[in-house]
Amino acid sequence: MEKAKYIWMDGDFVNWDDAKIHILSHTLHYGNGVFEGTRAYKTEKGLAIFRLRDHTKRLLNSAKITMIKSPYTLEELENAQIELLKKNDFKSNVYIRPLIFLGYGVMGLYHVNAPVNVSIAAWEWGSYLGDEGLENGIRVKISSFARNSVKSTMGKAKAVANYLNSQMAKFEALEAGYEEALLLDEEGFIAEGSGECFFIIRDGVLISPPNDNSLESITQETVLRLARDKGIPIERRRVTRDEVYIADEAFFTGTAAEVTPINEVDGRVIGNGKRGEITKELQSAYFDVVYGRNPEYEHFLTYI
Ligand code: PPE
Repeated sequence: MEKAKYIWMDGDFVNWDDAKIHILSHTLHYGNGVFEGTRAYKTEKGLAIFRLRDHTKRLLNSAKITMIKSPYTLEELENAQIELLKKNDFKSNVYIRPLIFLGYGVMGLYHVNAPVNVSIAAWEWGSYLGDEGLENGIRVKISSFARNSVKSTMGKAKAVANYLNSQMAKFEALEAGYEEALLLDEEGFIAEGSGECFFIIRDGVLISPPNDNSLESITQETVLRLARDKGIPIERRRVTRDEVYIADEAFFTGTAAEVTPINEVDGRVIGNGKRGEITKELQSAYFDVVYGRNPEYEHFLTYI
């Protein structure tokens, strides 16, 4: 990870190397914290944060779900992110990581009396699954881990604790020589990637599972809008693993992953084993939006 100059912590800009917390911070022990991942792109008119409002709203919704009271409002959190990017003077694309967590002072599971801390870090981060992956696609393995059950975890929250499951799935996939994991839900239908939502294309129809068992992905929602604009037919319905194997195209969406084509799943080549045509079209439309080249979606950009 590229170091930056400052990290925002509870209202102050702290030097990167000094951005530390106490070892008895509640979140570190019991896993109740919420975070966001937001990207800012170097556009022709300078650095611009993509869908800042939507990401910050989701952060506060995540906190609401896990019963953490944010000491900052939506506007305060938005401004902090903008100020942080201004102060850090970034030269290339940036990833922003706000985190609302429970700090030091209370031990034991009952978390309500623990102090709430907020940090926002930002650093220069390139492609998540590799430049090669963006261009030619990645190899994916269906995980032996089921995606967190909605009976016991709350997947609409981008909650720290939910990511143990993702981490184990990711590790398993990489250990087996693949680049990303695809998780099924408890009934065996496709849920999502370890940190991405999932799409297939069959006979010109774009298909993505409903968000019952996935994060409400902002990138997924953006891609669905772009597909609608292009008149591509869309279905939101459950998908089984065998349907994935015979899809014409497949791809992941996420803030970090952007639009990453999938060229193989469990040893089955998807389509022609390269980035599919519709995938390519949607990927380039997505990059046009985030880089400010599509005037219709200028309102998604917050220029720094
Ligand atoms: N599902 C999960 C489980 C998930 O973590 C993400 C984002 C998504 C779907 C896509 O959501 P969105 O970013 O709103 O399109 N994953 C973040 C974490 C990446 C990381 O390794 O850290 C991200 O993409 O920022």
